[in-house]
Amino acid sequence: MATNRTFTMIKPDAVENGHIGNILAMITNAGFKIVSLKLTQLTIADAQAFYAVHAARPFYGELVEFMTRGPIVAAILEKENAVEDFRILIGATNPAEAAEGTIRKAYATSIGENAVHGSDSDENAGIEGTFHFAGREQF
Ligand code: DAT
Ligand code: MG
Repeated sequence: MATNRTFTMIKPDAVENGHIGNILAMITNAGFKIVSLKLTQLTIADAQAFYAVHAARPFYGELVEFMTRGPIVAAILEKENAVEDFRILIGATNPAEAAEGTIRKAYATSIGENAVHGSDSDENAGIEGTFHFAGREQF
């Protein structure tokens, strides 16, 4: 996986609330190229595996329930400095702390239901992209 890629999900809350188009526009307007994209839904096993690093946290059960309650959009994005720049674009985990102009400031409703995911390292971007997309889907 190239180091200029990151992985994102538009989470069930933002899909339910009709924000797919606006969030994709914020992403592409910020200079990210979409290299993989799909509407899908996580199974409980998928969500448990994707968030395994948080398994011991008190919110893990709630997180798995939330992430499986409806469709998500999964995407791989490309841009110079993709991981770090995308974390800036999405804003703080808690929308109450998210900066103006960020996706979470605009569309997240709570710390648990915060509209979007963004990988936290190049290594995890590769792992997460491959979790969701076959090699032939990573353009
Ligand atoms: P981020 O999504 O900003 O990388 P994270 O990796 O720390 O944040 O946590 C993953 C997700 O878990 C986060 O997007 C929402 C949920 N979460 C984190 N902290 C939480 C908390 N204190 N209460 C409820 N949900 C939380
Ligand atoms: Mg994280």
